[in-house]
Amino acid sequence: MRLKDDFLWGGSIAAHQCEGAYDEGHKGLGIMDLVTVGAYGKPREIHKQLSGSAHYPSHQGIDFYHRYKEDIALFAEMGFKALRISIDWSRIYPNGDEEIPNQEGIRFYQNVVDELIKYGIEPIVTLYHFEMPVHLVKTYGSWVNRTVIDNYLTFCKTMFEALKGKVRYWVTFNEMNHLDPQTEASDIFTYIIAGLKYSELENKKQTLATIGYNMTLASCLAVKLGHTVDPLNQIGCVFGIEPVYPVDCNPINVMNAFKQMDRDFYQIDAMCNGLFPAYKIREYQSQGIEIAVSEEDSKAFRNGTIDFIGMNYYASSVAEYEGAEEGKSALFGGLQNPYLEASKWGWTIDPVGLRYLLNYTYRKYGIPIIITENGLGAVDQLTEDRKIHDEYRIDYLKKHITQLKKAVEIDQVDCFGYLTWAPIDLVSATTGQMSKRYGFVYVDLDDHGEGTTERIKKDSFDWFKGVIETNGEDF
Ligand code: BGP
Repeated sequence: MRLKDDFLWGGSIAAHQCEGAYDEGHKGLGIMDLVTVGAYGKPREIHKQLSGSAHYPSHQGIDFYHRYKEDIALFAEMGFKALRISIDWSRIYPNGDEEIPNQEGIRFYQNVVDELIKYGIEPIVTLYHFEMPVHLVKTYGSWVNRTVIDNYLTFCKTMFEALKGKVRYWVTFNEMNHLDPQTEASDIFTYIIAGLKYSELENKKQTLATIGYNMTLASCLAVKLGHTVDPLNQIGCVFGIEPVYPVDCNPINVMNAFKQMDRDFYQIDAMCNGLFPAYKIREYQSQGIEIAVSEEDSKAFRNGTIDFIGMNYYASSVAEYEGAEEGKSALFGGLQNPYLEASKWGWTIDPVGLRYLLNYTYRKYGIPIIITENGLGAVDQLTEDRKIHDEYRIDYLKKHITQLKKAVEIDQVDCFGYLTWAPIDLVSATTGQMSKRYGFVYVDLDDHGEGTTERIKKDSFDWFKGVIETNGEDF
C-alpha cells in the first residue's frame, strides 16, 4: 500500500513561536510572553510579570501576525497540503475568563484560515499549544482548578463556531503528556504546559497528577463539544512521544524502559478507550495521590474519544539503569545511545524510532495517526550570496520519511499525514533561541531579535517541494 493520494504533507507552527505582536489586536498576556531567551545549555528564565530589561522572543516571534500572507504563499509554493497552526487563547479571551470574546483575535484566525483555503491547504488547528492567558494562572492556579476547564471549553466553542465549515481537523492539546508525577520535571516544562514552575509547586506529585487528569478530561469534553458543533469535525490530540530503549538486555533494565515509555501513554489510553485507566488510578493511590473519577467524568471520557492521534516525533531515549534516581529523556540530557548521532542540542537522530513508534501506537489503538511534528533543529549558515545549504536537514527528513513509508507500506499503519516542524524558522519553545532553526525558509533574525526578518528559501525548500510533488515516491 502506498501513501494515500490525499496524504497531508505540510508543516506545523505555533502561535506564540511565530506571531509576535504580543500586545496588538487587544491580545492579553499569555504565559509564553513571560519567558526569556536561554543561552546555550541554559534554560529560559521565567518571569512573573513583564520586566523591562528582559528579552522576550515571543513578543516579536517572526512577525507572522503581519506577514502570514507572504509565509503562506511560500508554503503554497512548496505544494503544502496542510498547515497546522495554533490559536493563541489570549488573543481570543485576553484574560481567559471573559464572557465576550475579542473579535479582533477571531478575525485574525479567520483570515489566516481563509488564506490557507485559498491555496487548497487544509488547516489543522491546535487549540492549546502552551498559550494560556496569564490571568488564569494567577487567579485560578491553572489546570489544577476545574474552573479553567470551563474557561477552556468556552474558548473551544468560540473557535469551533468561528471556523465552522472551514476547519475539519482540530487538535485539543499539544503535548500534555510531559507532566508525570513519577518524574522530576524541569521548571520550563511545567511552565510551558501549565504556566507553573515545578520548583514552586507545593504538593508536586498530587499537583502534576491533577493537572494531567484535568487536561485529559478537558480534551474529552472538547472533543464532544466539537462533534456537537459540527459532526464533520475530526478531532484529535497531539502527543510528544519518544521510544524508550533499554540500556541493555538485562530484564530489569528492559522493565525499566517499558515503565518509562509507558508513562507517556495513559492519556492516550483514556482518549482512545473512553475510560480513565484504572491502572493509573491504582498506581496513584499506592503513592498517596488522590484522583477521583466521578460518574460525570466517566461519561465525559466515554463520549469524548478522539478521531485520530497526532504524534510529535524528534528523538528516542535510553532508559537509565535500574536504581538510577529518575529516567531523563534524551531531550533533557539523559543517556545517549551509542548507535545514534545527536543534534547540537543532544536530541538523538533515530529514523527507525519513528517506524517503531508508529507501529507501537497503531497496534495499540488502531485509529489513524498523523505525524504532527518532525524535524531537525540546527544552526544554519547564511552564505555571502544569501543561500543556506542545509543538506543535513534534507538528510534527516529523507531518512524519517523513508521509515514512515515503511510503516505505511510494509507494516500497514494508517498514517494520513506528515507535518514537519517547522516549515519556517521560528522561536524555539524550550530554549527561546532563533538560532535553533528547523525551517525550509530562513528568517533573518538572531537570538536577540536583531535582523531584517527577511525570508530566504533554503536548499531544503525545493527538495521538500519535490517530495510533495511525487507524493513521497521520489526524493
Ligand atoms: C515540541 C513543541 C514545539 C516545538 C518543538 C521543538 O515539543 O510542540 O512547540 O518547539 O518541540 O522544540 P524546540 O523548539 O525547543 O526545539
